[in-house]
Amino acid sequence: MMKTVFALLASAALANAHFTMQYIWDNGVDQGLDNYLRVPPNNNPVTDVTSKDLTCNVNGLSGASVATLSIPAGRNITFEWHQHAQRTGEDPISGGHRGPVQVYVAKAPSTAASFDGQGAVWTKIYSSGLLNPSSMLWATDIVNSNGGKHSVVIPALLPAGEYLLRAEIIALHTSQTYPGAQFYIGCAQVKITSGGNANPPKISIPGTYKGSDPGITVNIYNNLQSYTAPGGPVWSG
Ligand SMILES: [Cu+2]
Repeated sequence: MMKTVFALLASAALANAHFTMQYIWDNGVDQGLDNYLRVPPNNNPVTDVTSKDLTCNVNGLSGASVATLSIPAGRNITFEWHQHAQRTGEDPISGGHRGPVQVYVAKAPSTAASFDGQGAVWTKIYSSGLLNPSSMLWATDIVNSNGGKHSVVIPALLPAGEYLLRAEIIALHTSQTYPGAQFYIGCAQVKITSGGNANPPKISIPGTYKGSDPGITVNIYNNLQSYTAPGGPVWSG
């Protein structure tokens, strides 16, 4: 009986251990708490893949009060996530949250601050998922052991202009049925000051993800041997 109560309490605690993107690093330089980020009102995940909250989290459709970071294409950008108010030393995104880590970019027609990210505008530039099926090692485990951080190189061929960078961590501990997968989303505003002239493939967020996608409705505790994240392949630039 005590064991059952403890197990229930433990799983409730896990379910509540949510997180948000709190920092962006530019070539290894910390840009400070919440700077250049569209900050959601709390650390709850998005679970409805048809919601506009899937784009840049709750209240994320504009960033009028958010500054835009200038970078050349080819830059190494790091995102840093935490459960609560910044770097408290606790498990950054909670070890119970297992799943893929992905990064997308979308070019704004004018400014990043006024861009709502709707329509087929998003290009996937990074995806990491199930790294070792036998030990159930996920990309999220690496983020946890790396202080909540993961990095991506902004493809050098992207045209100059203002962009949203969208990082996504999908937690799959309750994704056996839909809705269940938890989407943690952070968007940063950047201005790429020099770049190339590529026209990469693009998807819609929301739009492309479906509740029935095998990367969204999946039981990760049933000897899962491979995992395909939603949103298609990474554009290598
Ligand atoms: Cu959570």
